[in-house]
Amino acid sequence: MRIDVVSIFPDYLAPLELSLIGKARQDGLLELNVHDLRDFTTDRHRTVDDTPYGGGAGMVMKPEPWAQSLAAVAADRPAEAAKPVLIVPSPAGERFTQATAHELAEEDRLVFACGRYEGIDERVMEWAAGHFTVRPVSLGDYVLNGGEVAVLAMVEAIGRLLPGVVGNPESLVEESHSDGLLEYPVYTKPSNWRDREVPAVLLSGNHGKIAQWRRHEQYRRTAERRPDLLEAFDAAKLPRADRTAFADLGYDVVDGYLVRRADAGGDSG
Ligand code: J9T
Repeated sequence: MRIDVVSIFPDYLAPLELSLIGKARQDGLLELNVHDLRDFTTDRHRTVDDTPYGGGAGMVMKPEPWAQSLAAVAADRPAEAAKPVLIVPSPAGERFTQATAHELAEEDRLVFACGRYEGIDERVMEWAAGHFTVRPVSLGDYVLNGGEVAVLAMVEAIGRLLPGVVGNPESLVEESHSDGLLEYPVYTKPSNWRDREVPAVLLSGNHGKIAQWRRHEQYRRTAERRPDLLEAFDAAKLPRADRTAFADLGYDVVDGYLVRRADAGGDSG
């Protein structure tokens, strides 16, 4: 896969030279080019922003440097190649999830456009649709100062799904089998640490019991921290012990879905 990032702070992307993603680049599994938006300006001050039409606080990124930089990146490909995907990190985008990461990991080329200030002139997105598949993408419901940190997160989430990047592909398989639930808690040696014991079942050697305990911990955590995830959970084929675990958490199975019992307590524990 090839990734291009356009930013006014190319140094912000330096961490992508480290760890798993840095190794993937060294191994030739991932080509990553970072471009400085200011290299595509033509005025003496290398201006990238201006005041917003209609008034209001802050500055807006000028369209022309974006068109110049993105056209240069888009043109750098074989004539027969498909349009690259242009990802524009923004709190106003569609939500980036593990499913998005899997989708984007299938692409040959991704381009990330890091906005700063109040955003990029909207006409850039219209113009770019002629050269790219444009996807405004949000990491969640909060605001950052620029798209760079969001790109770091997305490139890591996508990059680790590329063949050969994660040393033990079983880690990926286990994640994808988690049914949209939160992960179970994990422990390592020593078994007693500062008077705290590792749950005894994990030392029992009973692999059936361990698997069931872990699953039930996933249910408990998800009910407590992310009850929204349980709305989509397929409960149709749950074994009796798992239904009981959910009943203890205040959930019944109705038509194959989990439904919070009306008389369940104020929290999910
Ligand atoms: C400037 O970009 C952002 O503020 C941003 C990008 C992606 N996701 C967010 N939640 C915010």
